[in-house]
Amino acid sequence: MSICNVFIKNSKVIGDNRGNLISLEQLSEEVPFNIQRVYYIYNTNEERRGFHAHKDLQQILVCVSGSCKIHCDNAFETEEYTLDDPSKLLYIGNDVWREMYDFSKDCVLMVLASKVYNEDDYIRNYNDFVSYRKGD
Ligand code: T46
Repeated sequence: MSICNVFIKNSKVIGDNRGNLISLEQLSEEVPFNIQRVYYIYNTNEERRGFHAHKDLQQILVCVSGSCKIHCDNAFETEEYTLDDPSKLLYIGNDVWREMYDFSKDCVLMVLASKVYNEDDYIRNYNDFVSYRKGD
């Protein structure tokens, strides 16, 4: 199941007797945008993170180590996604509320983003997000 503006994709894994390699390129089937920023989240605990949406930002989330879950909500429908393999890519487009939770101790969540950091792009209040989405 997927909701509008969110999808899971499996990246191509190049494996041989030495191990695996995954290559992610901008403007490819896996990453349909120019990458302007990469950040990663680690040393997490039981605290949920996120609790916001972006008005103009596309991102690919990938757990390069460990696992976590992502709650996505576009104000009309919600879906939970599990990232538990470095080949699993979660695309999140504009206007999607997200919360990250259930981090494993070894979780490293890497994010490829289409824009540089801009706090003005965040909607951090859920009621504001629903009003924005529903055009109130
Ligand atoms: C998202 C999810 C998946 C920066 O200075 N630069 C950055 O590039 C980022 C991402 C954050 N920050 C600052 C802003 C805050 O003072 O780092 C602090 C923690 O950020 P935040 O509370 O927004 O972190 P998360 O884990 O709730 O959300 C992050 C991203 O911010 C967000 O865009 O989609 O990961």
